[in-house]
Amino acid sequence: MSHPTTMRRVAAIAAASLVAVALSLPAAQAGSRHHTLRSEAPRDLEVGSAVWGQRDLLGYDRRPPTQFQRILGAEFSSLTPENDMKWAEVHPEPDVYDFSGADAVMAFAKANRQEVRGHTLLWHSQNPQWVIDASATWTCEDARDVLEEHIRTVVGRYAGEIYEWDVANEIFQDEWDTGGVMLRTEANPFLKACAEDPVALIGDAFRWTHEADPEAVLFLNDYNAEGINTKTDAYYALAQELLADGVPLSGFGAQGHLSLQYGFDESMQANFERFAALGLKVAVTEADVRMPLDANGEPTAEQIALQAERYDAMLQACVNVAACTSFTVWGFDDARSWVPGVFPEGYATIMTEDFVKKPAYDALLETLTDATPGRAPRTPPGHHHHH
Ligand code: 9MR
Repeated sequence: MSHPTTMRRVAAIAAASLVAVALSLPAAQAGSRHHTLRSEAPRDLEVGSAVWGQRDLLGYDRRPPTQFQRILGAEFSSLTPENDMKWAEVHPEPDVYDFSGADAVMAFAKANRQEVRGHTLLWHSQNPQWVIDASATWTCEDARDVLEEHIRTVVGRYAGEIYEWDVANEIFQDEWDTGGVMLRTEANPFLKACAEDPVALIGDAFRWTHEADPEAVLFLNDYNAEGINTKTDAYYALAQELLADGVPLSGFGAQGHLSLQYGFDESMQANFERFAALGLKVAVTEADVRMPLDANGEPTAEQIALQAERYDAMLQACVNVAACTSFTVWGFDDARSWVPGVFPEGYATIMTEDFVKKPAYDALLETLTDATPGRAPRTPPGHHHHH
């Protein structure tokens, strides 16, 4: 990036995108074009979005940005690779790594002065077939070797460029799963191979990550982990155990996948506060708020308003806790949301598929604007900071 030709090209692209944004804005909105989520955020809070580099960012610096890319760069100060750093994408065969999607996210982030959250290293889902097959006969030592090599390779490649890593993702079952809240020693092939002492493996996953990238803040991350409940009680106990063992655990992330079919747990801020009291950073890592839609696929006015409230409640829980470092939405436009593919629900993000901002977007913008005086002063433009 320090090559002068590259810098000029980046500058030209940035200038071109400003013109394009200005031209594409309706007159009524033109005056507010400088007020984006990232520009209104307090300096010590990153506002992020997930993005799938392989799908939406390949070839970014070889052409003018798409409308999606323009908004991604303008609104967010942090990116999380939605799939690009997961095992199945980045390590498809035992001796094959494919960093094309992850590199595309890193390059886009650099060009747009964004931070990157790494996601994820130890998970029961999206593992490549070779891991699933090999794990049938793994000893714990085998599993440890495979995990260590993977972590050192992936984390090492981006060392110093990633501010937070979701090291362990969804490692606890839910109350409603068979066996109740317990470490996923069945579904997670690594924890299964080391079921005799899964906590030792989890601790070492954090140690290997920390050795490969000593500056990154290292997270436990899960869904249904917003409020104080039996699952987050288990995380709280695990965090204490890991910290007592000297494990370099430094963050707790609540994903924030909500549905309007269920209520909102008002204990989210209190939950963040108890993890912060352990000395951990906290974050909202994958926020979205889905809902069942009518026969035409439309939400009601009431649902639209309630969605804004729920998004805002999650942001408030973060903003009100000084240890909260980042608030990330799991995609910002309905066209790219994972929700309709998995649930009979939709309208989960903060913009429609045509990038029209929803009341949820306005609520977040307002809360960020109001939050600024209570937290540290804003970052001067162009200043790229690390935590
Ligand atoms: O959004 C991701 C989707 O594109 C993938 O197909 C899916 C595969 O499991 O993972 C989605 O992201 C998940 C994230 O990595 C962890 N928390 C739950 C997210 C939604 O499923």
